[in-house]
Amino acid sequence: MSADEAASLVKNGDNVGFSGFTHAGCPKVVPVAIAKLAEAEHAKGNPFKIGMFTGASTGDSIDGALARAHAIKFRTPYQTNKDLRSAINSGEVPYFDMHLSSLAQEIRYGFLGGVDIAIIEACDVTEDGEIVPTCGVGISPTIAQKAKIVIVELNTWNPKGMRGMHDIVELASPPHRQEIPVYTVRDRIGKDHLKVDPSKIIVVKSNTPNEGGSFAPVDEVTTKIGNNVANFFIKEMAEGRMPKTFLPVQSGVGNIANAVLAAMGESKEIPDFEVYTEVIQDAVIDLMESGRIKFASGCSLTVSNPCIEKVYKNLEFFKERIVLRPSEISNNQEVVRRLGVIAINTALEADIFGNINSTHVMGTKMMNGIGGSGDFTRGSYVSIFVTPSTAKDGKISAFVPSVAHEDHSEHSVKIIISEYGVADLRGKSPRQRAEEIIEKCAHPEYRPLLREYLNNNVQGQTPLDIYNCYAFHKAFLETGDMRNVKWENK
Ligand code: 0RQ
Repeated sequence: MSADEAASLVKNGDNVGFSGFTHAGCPKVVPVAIAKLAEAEHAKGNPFKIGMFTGASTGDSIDGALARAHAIKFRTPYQTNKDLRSAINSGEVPYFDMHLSSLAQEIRYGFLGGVDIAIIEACDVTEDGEIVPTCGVGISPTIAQKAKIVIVELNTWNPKGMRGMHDIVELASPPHRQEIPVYTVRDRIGKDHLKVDPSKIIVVKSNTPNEGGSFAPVDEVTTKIGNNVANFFIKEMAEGRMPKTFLPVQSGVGNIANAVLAAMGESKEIPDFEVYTEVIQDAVIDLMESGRIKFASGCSLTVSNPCIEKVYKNLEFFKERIVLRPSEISNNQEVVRRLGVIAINTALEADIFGNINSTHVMGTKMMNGIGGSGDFTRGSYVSIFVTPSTAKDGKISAFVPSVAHEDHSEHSVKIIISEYGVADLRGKSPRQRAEEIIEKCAHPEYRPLLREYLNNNVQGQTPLDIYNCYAFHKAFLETGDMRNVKWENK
């Protein structure tokens, strides 16, 4: 079928599941055709909106096109698109921000409504219903089973030879679920394809490049953060708290995460290592080529186009070193805890007691979502949050008296690292954590202000001053700079 013909199968109110994870592995032509259809219906005065399930964020052809067409009934579980973000924050699009590992099972449990149509990008599809995904898996096995119609976008920009890179499996629902037999990063437990009743499949051909952007070059601050992370690991190994053979690493998405991996790769004292993560970024591919990363298990190849072209040119080399799994396996806490994964994620802000806000700017505006950070943080061997000490030219401190929204609590956060140093929160009380975070991580300009805040007469386990805990945020909202903080009753 053509993309327009396939799009016409989607009806107003349908719930649509999309393949992929981040821009990687997402369909690109049918969603744009759905957006066009929505615009045509709206022009005729007819309603047209769909519910959207995805693996994580998507490319602009999904979230951007459908947001601009005002065609979204609801959206879950994660997004990074600026047009969609605006539609969410204006109240137009209801957004349900959830842990990525949970989505497939919550669809199966029936918590979120049915899936009418699945749209899956593939590099190959066979007569008997075998579908080979491209760069990302996400929730594809579940939406393919649940949907009444499966539209396969057969994208010949991706080589058929990708078959063998994926490990596709769907978990059974309780009370029939058993252990997940992933005992090492390299273990494969499923098939190299999705299998769907062929009578449900419709094929749309395309030849469309990936929609991946490139990373910002590593700068002074991100380099310092990366070096602090690497030095922390070296100390942990030297003092016997981490095996000298090292442990598998998960690192979040974005510029800082990419810079952290690059710094780890350069450190001579960190042994060659493996990655058990969700997004495999450019730095992983570079370190694989140099031999520093021996194997990577993930949910997607979220790399720039020059990087994916490099992978495709040397596919056999990378197929021996990469496995792409569904998000309910790549992000599964059972496996993360068993393997002893080191979780490194980025915070928007942290409070001095160790709570983390990864999602809400000033407590109200959605940035992206919790993504997989919670999946990994809670189950990890050691959970690390990294952040530059300030944002917006120093007008915002990443270290505040109280986070304005809480994604990861003090109970799950073990280490916080900024360009200034490493705050080790393990075994420390809230007052001790506050001292540690202010001295080791906060920007020197903000340290006296944070000490002023702590210098209160509040008794109890946690010296939270409810009159002043949002004074930094209030100063930013009123004057555009947290340094203009004014305390109440001080
Ligand atoms: O703004 O883009 O206008 O310059 O936030 O910040 O420092 O470039 O960091 O790109 O790594 O993103 C938490 C959003 C960090 C991301 C977050 C502003 C800052 C800048 C981006 P500009 P940086 P990153 C794996 C795990 C949750 C999901 C997750 C994220 C922009 O890492 O979404 O961990 N994490 N998933 O200026 C206001 C603050 C700010 C701030 C930074 N306190 N207040 N703005 N910024 N701090 C991936 C998946 O799950 C798929």
